[in-house]
Amino acid sequence: MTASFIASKAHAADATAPGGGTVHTLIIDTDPGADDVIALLFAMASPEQLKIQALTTVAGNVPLAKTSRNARLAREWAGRPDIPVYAGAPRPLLRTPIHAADIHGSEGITGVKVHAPSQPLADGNAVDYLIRTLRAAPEKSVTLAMLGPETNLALALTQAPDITRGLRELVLMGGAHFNGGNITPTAEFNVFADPHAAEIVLKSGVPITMLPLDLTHKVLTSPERIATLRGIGNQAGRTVADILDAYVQHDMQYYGLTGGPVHDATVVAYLLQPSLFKGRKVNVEVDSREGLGFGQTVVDWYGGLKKPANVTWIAEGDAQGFFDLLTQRIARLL
Ligand SMILES: [Ca+2]
Repeated sequence: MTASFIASKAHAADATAPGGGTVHTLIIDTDPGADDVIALLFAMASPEQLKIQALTTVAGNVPLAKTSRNARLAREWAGRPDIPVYAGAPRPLLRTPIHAADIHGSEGITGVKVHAPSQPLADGNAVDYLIRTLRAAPEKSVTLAMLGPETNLALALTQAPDITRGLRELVLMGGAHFNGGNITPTAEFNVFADPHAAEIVLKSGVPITMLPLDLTHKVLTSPERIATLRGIGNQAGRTVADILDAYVQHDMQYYGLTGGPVHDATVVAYLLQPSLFKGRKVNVEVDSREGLGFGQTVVDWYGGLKKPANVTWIAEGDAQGFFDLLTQRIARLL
């Protein structure tokens, strides 16, 4: 691409994990969601780089009770009972709640049977947890991965604007520019599900990296890539393959693609190996007005507005590198 197209790289002062890669003190905010479950397994299989403090759940792909159940299932499947799960916002800030059971199934996970997890939710609300944790954290120390509508952080920022101090970076799956939307012609689901929350987050002043549909629709499954995951031979590999086999069908048919995207899992790959991705620092704003553009991310790719860049917008990625890393990490699980 052009000279201003920057390769992402780790912060110079960061701690390095054995074998390379940045170490993140991480909270994952999520609305599982089939692709969220894969992202969570991927992250929980990478403890030397991702020091996961908690999972916080939000209503999104399915209602909050199910996203919270599914996050606990992912924790159980990954064998990580040490990670607490806090339930957060049951509905968006202002708009009418929407869900995506047509893509993720009525339980929010495709292709596998769900059950009641053995371990309960942590006591207390995710928004309170975020405020308490980020206030107590050293300056710029916590990375927040955001895999669903951004309601929880928007509520936390509204109640306690000082928490930005504890945040190092937000890495979020959301938005669409070159690709067009997946829930309307202009909007991507996570932003469309709570555009007012996304607006608050994008104006927070915290460094933000966004992995939009522009990227995720280029990092596609193939029968071979799913077969490789299944071929690991462990239960986690079979679970991921079963989820993907069912999940990608809709998108392959709807978009006429040769494989399906695994949206949220790209966030985890970015945290583990940012050199797989390329992006550009740009100004991004959200359209929260009623109308055809509701929930659209307006990306000033050419800098015409002369507004400060608030987002590193990831537009390119190494698809085979992504699936190789996912397979390598899923192979670590039982
Ligand atoms: Ca999600």
